[in-house]
Amino acid sequence: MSESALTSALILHHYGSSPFAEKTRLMLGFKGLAWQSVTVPMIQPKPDVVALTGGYRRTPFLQIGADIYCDTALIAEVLEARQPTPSLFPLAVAGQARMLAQWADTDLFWTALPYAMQPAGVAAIFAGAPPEMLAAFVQDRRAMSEGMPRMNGADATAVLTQYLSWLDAMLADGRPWLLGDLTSIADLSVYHPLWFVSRAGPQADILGPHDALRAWMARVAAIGHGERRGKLDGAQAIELARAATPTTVSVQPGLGFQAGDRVTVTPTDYARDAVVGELVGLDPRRITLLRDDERAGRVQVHFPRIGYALKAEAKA
Ligand SMILES: N[C@@H](CCC(=O)N[C@@H](CS)C(=O)NCC(=O)O)C(=O)O
Repeated sequence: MSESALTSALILHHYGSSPFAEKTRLMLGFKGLAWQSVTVPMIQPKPDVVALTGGYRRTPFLQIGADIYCDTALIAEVLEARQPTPSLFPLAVAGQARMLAQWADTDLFWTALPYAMQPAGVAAIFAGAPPEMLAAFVQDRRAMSEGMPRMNGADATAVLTQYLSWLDAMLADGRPWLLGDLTSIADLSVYHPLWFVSRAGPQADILGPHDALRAWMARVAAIGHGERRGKLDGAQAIELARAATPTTVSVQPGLGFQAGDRVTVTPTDYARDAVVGELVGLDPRRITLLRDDERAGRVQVHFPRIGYALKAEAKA
């Protein structure tokens, strides 16, 4: 690949078992896009990730040259702009699709996760892994979600049972996709937590009674992952960022911040690691920070506005 092709290539930083990464791989597949793959660690420390993101540790994120896009809600917008058809937000159902996707990425995900991570599910998901790895994973996730209310297994089972019947009911009229004849972001967002459940050994039995839902899941899976062109390691991705120039963005007036302000951006729900930088882009949908990184050079980190707190950096 030429130098310029590489700096505009889509590079997905992810790992195989991440549900949000599966959502993103399916978005790439839905749009028929080619992409490069960087496998990131499942737990901290993540030095190569942090060199690019400035501290955001969640999975996945998308890199295009020196631009880093955090959160799958923003990645969906970026891919939509890059390849408008087929659309993840078909006009007739765009509002419903966004709302259903947001519910799935939060409530449904945080129900499916504790449901799947009951002992039988953990045994299946971590089959063959050394016990130290499981212990390190549990400790990492506990620290990451500190202060966040977490459902116990019995509650998660009860809630997921209802959520699955609601979703199955949406498909009862024989429609192929959750919102009708057209695939949308709602399908991919609802799919990924259920995909995680489907991989959790006997815990997957909860999907059994829902024929329409299982047939829909098979349709979503058939979308595939697009063209995975090759693998890079973290150091190569960092080099590519260093060689590229960030895109031009701007700060919309009237939103309480000025271009050049030193700010922090922090997820409001979990993994609340602050990213510090100079505000260079802001509108009601997106926040962009510029950072100078020792290894990655001048990089721009983008976040969706929903789900992220923007604050002036506290003076020392
Ligand atoms: N709102 C985020 C959530 C991403 C998320 O929670 N990803 C999980 C993996 S599926 C994660 O980051 N786990 C911790 C880690 O990978 O370090 C998004 O849509 O991208």
